[in-house]
Amino acid sequence: MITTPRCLLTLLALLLAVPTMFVDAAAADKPNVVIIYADDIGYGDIGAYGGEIPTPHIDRMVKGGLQFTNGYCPSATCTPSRFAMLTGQYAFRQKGTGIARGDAAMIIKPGTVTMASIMKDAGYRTGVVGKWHLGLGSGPKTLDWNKDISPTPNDIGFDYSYIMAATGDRVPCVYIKNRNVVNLDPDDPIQVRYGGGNFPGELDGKKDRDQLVMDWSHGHNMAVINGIGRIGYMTGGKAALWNDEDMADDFTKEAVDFIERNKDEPFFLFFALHDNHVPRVPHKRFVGVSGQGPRGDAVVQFDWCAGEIIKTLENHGLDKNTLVILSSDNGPVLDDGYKDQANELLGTHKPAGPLRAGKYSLFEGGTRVPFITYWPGTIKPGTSEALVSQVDFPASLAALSGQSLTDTAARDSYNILPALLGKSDTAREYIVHHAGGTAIRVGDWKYIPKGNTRDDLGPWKRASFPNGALFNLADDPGERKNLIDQHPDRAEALRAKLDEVKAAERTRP
Ligand code: NG6
Ligand code: CA
Repeated sequence: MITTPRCLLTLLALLLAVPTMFVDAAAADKPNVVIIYADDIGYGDIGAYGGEIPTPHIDRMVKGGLQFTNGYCPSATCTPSRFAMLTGQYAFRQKGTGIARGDAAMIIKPGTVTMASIMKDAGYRTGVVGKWHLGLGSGPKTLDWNKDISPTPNDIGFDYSYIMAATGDRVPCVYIKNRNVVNLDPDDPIQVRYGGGNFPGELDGKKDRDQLVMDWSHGHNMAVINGIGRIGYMTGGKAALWNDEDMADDFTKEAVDFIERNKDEPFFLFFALHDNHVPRVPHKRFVGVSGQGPRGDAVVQFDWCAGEIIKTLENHGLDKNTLVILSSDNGPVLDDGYKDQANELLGTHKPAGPLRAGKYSLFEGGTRVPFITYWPGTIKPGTSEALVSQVDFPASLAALSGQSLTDTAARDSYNILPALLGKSDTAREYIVHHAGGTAIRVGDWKYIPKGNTRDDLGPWKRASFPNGALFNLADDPGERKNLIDQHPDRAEALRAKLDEVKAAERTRP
């Protein structure tokens, strides 16, 4: 066969086109996924949800994405919420999943199916940057922070991790990259303990209270790091200590670097910021911006971080091939242990919006949080009233990446991908609320079993229901009219549903 130059050219063009077509198809099959996760930011804290704090970057995401009005975190505090989101199993199914100490052993055992392992199995590069708070090491002996740490997030599905062990208010106040403390000087080893009193020669939150740059209101009076009292004691590791005011920048830089390093292959990033958890120490460029003191300023800082992620995706032309989900790990709190004027400077802003209570509570304010999905060109902008929960991320991301799960893996997790992408108006039938005890919402009805729960934004007020409570959230979103005496049968049906969901042998139906 004689090949003319023209045919040769066509052949060449085809040969060149094939790999490109292949890459495009693979990219479309495997969109990137970024979860931007806030700490303690409430339903009403974001401008688009009615808040009075400026959040222009998130408001822009809402404008170009899908805003959920019934989006939930699994628990009203951090550790159990993250445990459930990562594993697709409610925290009450496993002992020891309450708020973790800074030296706790890792509560997700290697081998557990997680949102990250699912994405890794699908061929994604997986990373976590930010607040971890799920423990590190295997216990039961205290972790040696000066050696290689194992297990870490790298043993449950993350290729890369750059984290703080627990919270900003818990020692150790250092970052951990993969298996090692960042900037650790071997000549100044770290020691951490949660009992047994302070280390000799270290400042003390109680004895040296007059030297603190931010005073505590309850707890937070053990080690003093950067002039701030913390929970737990530490000594050594001076060169490795974080600067609180740089933390959001440090994590954002790591997140941006992760995206840029992996921009040519499918990636999954869990970007867990610390704002606006206590201690609230935003960078000085955000100080005073909200007019609400450190709490509001930390929300502005979180908004900036979210904006940097969107900007990075846009700069690299990745925005149309990336599903971004933004949410929070639990509801809002004002005084959570430091005198940072969160109550005094609040003004008319309502951190939980129209919802009752916040962090630590079984009321809606505890677990109904900002919840936004954003994927220009794929998600049609709008609002969704579908019941969605972060516990559904593992099954939904399995669906997105074309994988199936066994009935026992991520067993509380439903595939709600159609709702997350705005292709369906409905998702879950029920929501389980968890804050020590449990409550349930089915449709518009909410049932709280007899007992009591946190009823303010801090410090301590509780509401008690000697006979339980039943609310109609459509008529009464603020959970003020207890209808349990009017509708005992309905309450009983919800109680039965809650028991059914909580049954130990339950698998995904
Ligand atoms: C509480 C802390 C609180 C906060 C919370 C965890 C005291 C008195 N209170 O025990 O400040 O750290 O734990 O918050 O120490 S969470 O968002 O990480 O769950
Ligand atoms: Ca939290």
